Amino acid sequence: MMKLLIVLVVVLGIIALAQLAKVYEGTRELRKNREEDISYADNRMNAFLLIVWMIVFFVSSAYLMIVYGKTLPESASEHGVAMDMLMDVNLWLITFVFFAVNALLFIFSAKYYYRRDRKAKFFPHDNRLELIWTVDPSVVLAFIIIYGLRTWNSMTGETSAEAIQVEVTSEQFKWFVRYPGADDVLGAVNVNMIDPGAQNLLGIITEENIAARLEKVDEDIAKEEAKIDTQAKVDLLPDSEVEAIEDKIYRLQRLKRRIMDIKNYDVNGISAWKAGEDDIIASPAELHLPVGVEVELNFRSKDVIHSAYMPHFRAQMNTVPGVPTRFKMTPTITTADMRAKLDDPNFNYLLLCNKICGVSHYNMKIPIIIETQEEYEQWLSTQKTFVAAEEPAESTEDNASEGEMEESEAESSEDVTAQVITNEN
Ligand SMILES: [Cu+2]
Repeated sequence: MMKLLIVLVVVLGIIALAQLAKVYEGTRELRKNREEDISYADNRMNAFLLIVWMIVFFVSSAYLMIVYGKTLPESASEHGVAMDMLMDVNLWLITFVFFAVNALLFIFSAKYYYRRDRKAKFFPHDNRLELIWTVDPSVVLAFIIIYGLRTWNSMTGETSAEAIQVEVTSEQFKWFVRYPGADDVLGAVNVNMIDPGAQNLLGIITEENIAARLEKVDEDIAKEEAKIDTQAKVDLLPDSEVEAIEDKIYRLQRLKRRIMDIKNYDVNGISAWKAGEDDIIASPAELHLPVGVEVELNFRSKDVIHSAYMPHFRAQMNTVPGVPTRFKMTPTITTADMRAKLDDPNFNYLLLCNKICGVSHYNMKIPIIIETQEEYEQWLSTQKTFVAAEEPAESTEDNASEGEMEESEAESSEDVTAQVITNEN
């Protein structure tokens, strides 16, 4: 009922407006005024309103810039300071151009409104003016581009040899953080090694993983083949079903060949496949970094394009399936110091997805914890190595008490380091 009333009011309103327009047309015809004849009073009123609108426009723009211009606390990374400077310089330039151009636009339109006693000067060309408005923007643009490129290069350039390597992998809708472990080398990965059912969620290549993966694929192939291994079974199934099973077997065999290829690819001995054995996947998923130390962040994605956004460090990088991306940074303020600065004991730096990647995109975020070197090492020592995390049952069986287990784990990771070093030498 209410809706009907609203529709009725709208329809009647439109009819009323149309009637009013008709009356206006009629009176003008009576007064012998043509449509294009606009009175002096009308023109002057419009010129005045232009200036009023310009002032409202400028004041509200300035208000928005002041109130919403700064939403982030000071940069917590070294390059972030340069990044903020770059943004500020650009913003000041844009602000200046914005106010200057709009002021000219409004003021000239208002000043030179039509008057019968005033004639426009015919002014078709001026070389000096052309030169000024071509060269000026070119110089400013060249400055912006070169300045921007230099800042970008400083963020994405070569990392120093001491830099910590960390890998961040995205998947709908979570992040994995991988540390290289004792050998400081991130293990090689391959997409065909990703086993969704088992623990190798990142497809890390190790001798054991290749064997386990081949075994699993062989099992799957056998399972499918068993479905159609006698004529009687085939006869019972519809043709489309048989075709689907054959297709699945074909794809599994192709996957098997690809995994075999990874094995063959290892031409330099087994050292490359050893590097992954001591890798650590942070659990719970958190990005821990020591303050004041350069870190190289390597990004991968398992499904769609995501974007690793770390606003407090002024850093963002797309994570693209099949295309590794990276950048470097040096955190400068610990989480504890930032909490004190902001007077907020619950503050946390965040790594969040900044690419609309699906339904739970909004929830794809993990905390970043910047801590002292000691705190970082302490945390790292509580994390299990990739192999240990993968086979928790075995470790418990092998060791009588928890204390002993920790000891033997420490030993085994040292062993791996020793092996890797020997292999590299
Ligand atoms: Cu995402």
